[in-house]
Amino acid sequence: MDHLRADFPILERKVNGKRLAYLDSSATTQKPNQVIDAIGDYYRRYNSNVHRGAHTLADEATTAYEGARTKVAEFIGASSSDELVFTRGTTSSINMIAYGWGLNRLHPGDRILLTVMEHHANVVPWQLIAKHTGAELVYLELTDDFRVDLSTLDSVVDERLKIISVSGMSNVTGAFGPVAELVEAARRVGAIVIVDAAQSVPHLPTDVTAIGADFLAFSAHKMLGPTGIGALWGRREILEKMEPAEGGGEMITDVRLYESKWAPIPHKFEAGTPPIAQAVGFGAAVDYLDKVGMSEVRKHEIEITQYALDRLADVPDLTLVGPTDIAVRGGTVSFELGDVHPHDVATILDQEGVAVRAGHHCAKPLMRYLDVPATARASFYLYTVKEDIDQMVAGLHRAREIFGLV
Ligand code: C6P
Repeated sequence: MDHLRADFPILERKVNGKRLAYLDSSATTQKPNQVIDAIGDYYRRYNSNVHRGAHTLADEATTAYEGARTKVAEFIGASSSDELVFTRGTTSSINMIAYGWGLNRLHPGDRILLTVMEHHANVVPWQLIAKHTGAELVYLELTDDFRVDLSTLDSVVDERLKIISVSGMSNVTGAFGPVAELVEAARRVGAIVIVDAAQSVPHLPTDVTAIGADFLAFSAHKMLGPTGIGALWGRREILEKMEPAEGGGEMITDVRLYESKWAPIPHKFEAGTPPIAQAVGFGAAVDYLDKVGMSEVRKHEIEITQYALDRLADVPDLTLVGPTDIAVRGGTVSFELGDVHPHDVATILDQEGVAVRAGHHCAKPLMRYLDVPATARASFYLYTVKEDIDQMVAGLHRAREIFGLV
């Protein structure tokens, strides 16, 4: 994979006079020239609004926008591009389900099942919907090795359970969510299953048909694409029943003074001018990943993550916050370094050219559950090389010296 780095111009820059070791891909990934150029090309050659104009540029923009939809749908194994809604990202995808489906169907006493490792994007919308509808939130906890504990699952699977929403991969611990088990449980009682795939679609081969869930939410910017766009895949029969959470132009077939008729899916969920340049960039990102092959991406991340876990295991005072078994985790590695505050760790690493994230990672319930105030987090992607890990480990030894751990 090393040869791919030449496609990412930002990786050539220096930070604080040092080679950049970008280890914050779970926050957002870097973008290859192919994506940057596709966006530039759109603005330079065929910038126009979509689905409206009767002119050549509008046709070209519409073809590119809908072409991107087809590419993203195929990338996740959807049987039709109609099932792929463009959104602003994972957060807006989950809110779309919460307000479009949850708000209109949940009643007092109904239950929404989450896990304690969810990102705020998969917690807060459900809290809001629970408040509106009188539904109740129920959580699965974790085992000692940071996996979702399924031992209490049967006790919450009954006719009250209407929605299960689970992360495909934790953005803190790197642990995969038990999606298959939860889909099986949901089927027993007719609940729907949502996968917050923000951290899984970018890193694992994905086939929505095989997964068997009802919705999958993800963001382009975590998979080489631009910010401002993501996707919601939904099962056709559910999308057809779901109410739009936003109204406006583009999403209707008719509007009268007191009522309107919705456009067919997916357009009824895309009110207003969509993120066209971003869709073009998203399509280019998917082309790039398709060319590399998602099995190769996963293979590379297994190798890099195992290398990182091995090297970090040799750093005294370092505690890993996540599973050690590579089979059940991805390339997002959280840790604590003695009692040095993770923000201080990140600041020292930054001085060494190493970009990591520190904090609660928008997963405060998980931090409270694990009883850690914050972690430092290194996260990898297809352009991560062992040299990046070595640079981080050298920086961690420097942090130990500065904070008197040696
Ligand atoms: N996690 C991180 O540094 P948006 O912001 O809508 O593109 O994605 C939200 C989101 C939802 N679920 C999971 C599991 C995520 O990791 C994220 C985004 C980033 O971990 C930014 S907080």
